[in-house]
Amino acid sequence: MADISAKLGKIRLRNPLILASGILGTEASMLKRVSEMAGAVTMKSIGPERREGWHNPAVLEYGYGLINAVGLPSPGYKEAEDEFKELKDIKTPLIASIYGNNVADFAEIAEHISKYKPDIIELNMSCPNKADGMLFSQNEDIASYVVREVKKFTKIPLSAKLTPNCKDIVAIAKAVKRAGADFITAINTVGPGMIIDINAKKPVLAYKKGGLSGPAIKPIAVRCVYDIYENVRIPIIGTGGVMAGKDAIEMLMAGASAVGIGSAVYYRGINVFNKINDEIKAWMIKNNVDSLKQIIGKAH
Ligand code: RRO
Repeated sequence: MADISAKLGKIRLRNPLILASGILGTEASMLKRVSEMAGAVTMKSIGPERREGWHNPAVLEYGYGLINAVGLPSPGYKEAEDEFKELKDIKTPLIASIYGNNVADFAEIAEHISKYKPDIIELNMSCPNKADGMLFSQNEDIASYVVREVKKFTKIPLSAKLTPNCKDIVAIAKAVKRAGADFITAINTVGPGMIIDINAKKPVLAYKKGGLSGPAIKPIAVRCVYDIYENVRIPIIGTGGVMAGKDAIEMLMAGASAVGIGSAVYYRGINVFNKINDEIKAWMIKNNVDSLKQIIGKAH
């Protein structure tokens, strides 16, 4: 029997696949559908105030993955109640993602949304598409300050979502763990990058630059997860370029406790969760593996 149940700390997941933040926008009905297949679902990052995001084109497939500059669209945390209400009765753990323009925003939003009792609050300290450039998770002191402040205002377990675009992701991981993070989500998109349409003679994205995701970034995500697992005792949601069961197994072997699914929804449709779970099970049966515990961290 191939048992694909997973654990994130004390939180039990019926399978290791977690819908990554932002993939299905702020539409709760789509998250609900995914919650019937995935191990857990993550909401689009909720920000301090209403924001429309950047103009279209905001997402483009470029042959090796996606490039996006969606631009943090959000109704603002004070308007998030309806979305939480609609997601109240889902049968899988709910991860609420939040971002702020400053540390006080993170704390205020976390405190406010805690009343909706998400299972985890993911701190998006790593969006590459902010106009002011600096990411909270590019600096150990700032990253740990965010986590420490948020912890004063909520008892809900926290996951720090990190950027690979930093000097030393292990140092950042150590800092957020010391500050009290319960989990790490690694990684957000890589870059920003740029794609130029040579006929139009200009960048294809309206915002010009954007974060890279999909198959091209999987080796970067796997390396980040591997390095964090090797050096920090903290459950990791390994995210980045997982398209198929074999990629998910690779991520688990690198040390992830659960696996984020983002761009794969674009490539393989919303049923990708069932497809990848079936592929994981088939691999386990073929390789005489009974449970995911037997493969997590096995590449070390
Ligand atoms: O909304 C976005 O443009 C966005 C976000 Br918040 C993020 O965290 N990562 C990303 O690639 N895009």
